[in-house]
Amino acid sequence: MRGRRGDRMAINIQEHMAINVCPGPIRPIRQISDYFPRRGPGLEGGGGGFGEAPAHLAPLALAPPAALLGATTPEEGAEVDSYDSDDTTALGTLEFDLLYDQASCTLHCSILRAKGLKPMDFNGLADPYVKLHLLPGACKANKLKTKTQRNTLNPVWNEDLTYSGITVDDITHKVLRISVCDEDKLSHNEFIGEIRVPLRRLKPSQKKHFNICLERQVPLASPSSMSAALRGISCYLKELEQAEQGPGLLEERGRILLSLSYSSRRRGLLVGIVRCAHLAAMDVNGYSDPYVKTYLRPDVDKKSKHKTCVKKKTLNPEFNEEFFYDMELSTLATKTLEVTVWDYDIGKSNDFIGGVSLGPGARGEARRHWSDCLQQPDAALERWHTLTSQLPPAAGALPSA
Ligand SMILES: [Ca+2]
Ligand SMILES: [Ca+2]
Ligand SMILES: [Ca+2]
Repeated sequence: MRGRRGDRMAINIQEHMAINVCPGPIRPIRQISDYFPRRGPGLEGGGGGFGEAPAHLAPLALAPPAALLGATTPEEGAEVDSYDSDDTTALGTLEFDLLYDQASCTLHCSILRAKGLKPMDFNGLADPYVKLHLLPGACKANKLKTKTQRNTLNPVWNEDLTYSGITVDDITHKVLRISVCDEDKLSHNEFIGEIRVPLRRLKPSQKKHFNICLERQVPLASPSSMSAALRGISCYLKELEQAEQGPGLLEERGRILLSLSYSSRRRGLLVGIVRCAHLAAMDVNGYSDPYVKTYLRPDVDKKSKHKTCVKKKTLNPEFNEEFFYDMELSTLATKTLEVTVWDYDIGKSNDFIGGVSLGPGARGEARRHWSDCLQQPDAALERWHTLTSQLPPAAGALPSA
């Protein structure tokens, strides 16, 4: 007993820090804050709440995100989320509606108002605006923003922000991050607070109303003033964020709406490039000049390339262009349609934005769309696909016919 005590006393301050501030226990805290949106990120330790939390906090309880997504939250089933009485109220509360329309693959976010925001400016007020992100995903590619309301701590926005191309798959695993910031003309805008809503809490075509407290942000960035220990945590959290995206998942670069139809009369595949949404910005002006290229792989006679026209300075281009591939259905079944989106640049090589491959070697929606098209000749099937920073290795994976 005494010996042990002696050992403990011998621990120097660095070791003490390593034990108590080591990244290990932080790991699950961040995940919990994702799924217990009314709680603070747990950095102050004073916001104690749910009884089951400590179980999740077991050191290095590295539950895969899927397991946590499957867990029930205390709020589940409640149609209206209301105020919480803990200290996070100091940041203010945000009222908003979310509605997922499955038929049109759109997520409608109505940002209504905030109350009692934390003062951010010298005049004791703030100039708040709301930013939306879908996580995980490229920040730039899926950021939406309200207008700024000036000199108020109780702003009313009543603005509808809409995400296009949101599939049922997205709803099951994505998290909507809603952050409130203070606009500053002369310096950087400042973060006030945020709320994270796992989209699986939404029921299709049912508007859900939220009125909840803003939370502090998990410090992902590491300012130079941070101690070495905190920098360690920050790196660890970044790693965690990557882990949350799943080892096999690639960075998202936007969405594309494609239409496929095999014409039994013309004996060929009609590919429709309808439009893209939330593309990643590849130019310094915050936009891209997108165009779409398609190939049918394996491309034996090098004739399968098609290109749309370029749409200038937009992240949500509408193309409505169609390409025809003259081919027997049986041959087509062995092929992969490669769709890539590019940013046209003058005077230098164009930037790759993102791509998707549809075919027998693809996965998920890309595979389903392809096989449904082959199985239902003459039906025009229009579906959204996620563009990623790298093409899935489907192209050319199968032996050519
Ligand atoms: Ca301000
Ligand atoms: Ca560019
Ligand atoms: Ca460009």
